[in-house]
Amino acid sequence: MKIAILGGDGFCGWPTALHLSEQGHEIHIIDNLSRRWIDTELGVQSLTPMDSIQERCRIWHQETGRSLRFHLLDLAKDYERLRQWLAEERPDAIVHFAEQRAAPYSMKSDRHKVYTVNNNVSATHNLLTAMVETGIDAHLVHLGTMGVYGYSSVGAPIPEGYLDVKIDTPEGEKDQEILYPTRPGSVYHMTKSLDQILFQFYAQNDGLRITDLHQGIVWGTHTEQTRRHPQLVNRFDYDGDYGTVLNRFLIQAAIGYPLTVHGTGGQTRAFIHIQDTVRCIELALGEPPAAGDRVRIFNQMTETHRVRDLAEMVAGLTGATVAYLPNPRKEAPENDLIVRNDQFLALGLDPITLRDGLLNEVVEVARKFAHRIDRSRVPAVSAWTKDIAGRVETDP
Ligand code: NAD
Ligand code: USQ
Repeated sequence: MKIAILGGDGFCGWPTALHLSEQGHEIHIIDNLSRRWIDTELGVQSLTPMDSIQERCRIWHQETGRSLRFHLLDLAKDYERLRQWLAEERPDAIVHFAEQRAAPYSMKSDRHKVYTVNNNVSATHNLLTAMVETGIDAHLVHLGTMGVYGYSSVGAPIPEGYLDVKIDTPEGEKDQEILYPTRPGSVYHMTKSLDQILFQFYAQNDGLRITDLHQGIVWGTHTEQTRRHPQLVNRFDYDGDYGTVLNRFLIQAAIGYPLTVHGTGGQTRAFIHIQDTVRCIELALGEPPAAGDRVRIFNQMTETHRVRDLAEMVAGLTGATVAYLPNPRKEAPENDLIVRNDQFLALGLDPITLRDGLLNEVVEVARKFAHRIDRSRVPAVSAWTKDIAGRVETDP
């Protein structure tokens, strides 16, 4: 297949591009490199040294003989170029990673809220309308988030996107299927909730074939392909805005920084290893919905963990200490989480779990590049409200 990877320079997009290229697909990476600019804005860098996207593509070609084509394009701002590109290249499938994905960054200031909404909602809507306008019949696979469901405890497993409800009508009780109600916990997560409505409309109105992957928190660094050459290494965010919780704990352990648990650490979240992310995308691409079908929604996660249990696990593995800090976020201090992921398991996903020993591998990566860590960028300082901002500790 000819596959466009939108956001293919990012943490999930790069290893996905390599994985699908290795399988023989023709890969086109589209990215505006905004994530690299945000590193500059925040004064941080990936833990792992990242070459330019052009250099990464050159090394992949050198190592495998396979080509990756890179196109510098802003999905949110260059609508005409996007439409023209789709009309000319007519990809068979499009994998859409190209959004501002950090919840803390989206809550940093009013400007960051505005940027996140404008970027994410426009990118997704521009893509959908350009697909309709050009008449291409590509299968769109979007990376959504588990966070659209919210993390309040409902005591029942979260289904894969849809909920069966009973509605009272004058003719009696009727069954109806609805999108699972969203309860986003940040402006970023809110944009993913808005994406869901855009997808529902374009699938129903124009017959677009869409799969939305509600992904949990991704951990790890390497996939089979990124290990093949030091310059193919994946990015690894550790700072207070972009670093996700488990990867942050691992680098904190590597530099002797107390593990930064927010609040009681009673927050339960869904997780998936980066190797399983790329495998899930491959599986989803192999199961396109038919035109006229509802949006297909998968829960893309493999296990759930409580934040404080993760901290204790990392402390046990490395000897790190744990710091319980005032929470900069507005979120439930404790929640249970039971998630259905039957669809990927039925398609043959064999999940990698924290128990598989890969944690050690990430600790090794963290230790290897520990000299690149700026300790002053470790604290999470983006507060969800002005009240909370006054209570956030910056150094445990
Ligand atoms: P990332 O920030 O590393 O990568 C996103 C890429 O998209 C970047 O290279 C960025 O430059 C590009 N991009 C952003 N806006 C763009 C635009 N307007 N035009 C063109 N390119 C643009 O993020 P990631 O961790 O790889 O996440 C990818 C997707 O997966 C996101 O949509 C995110 O919401 C979702 N997701 C990520 C995680 C996670 O833990 N990393 C978990 C669940 C879901
Ligand atoms: N947390 C800590 N200490 C830290 C960092 C985070 O206790 O140092 C806590 C947070 O308060 C939160 C939980 O860990 O309760 C998860 O935070 P996170 O930053 O790892 O994850 P989140 O903000 O939810 O966002 C990440 C990705 C996002 C994706 C989402 C999937 O950045 O793109 O959509 O995970 S999910 O969480 O399932 O919605």
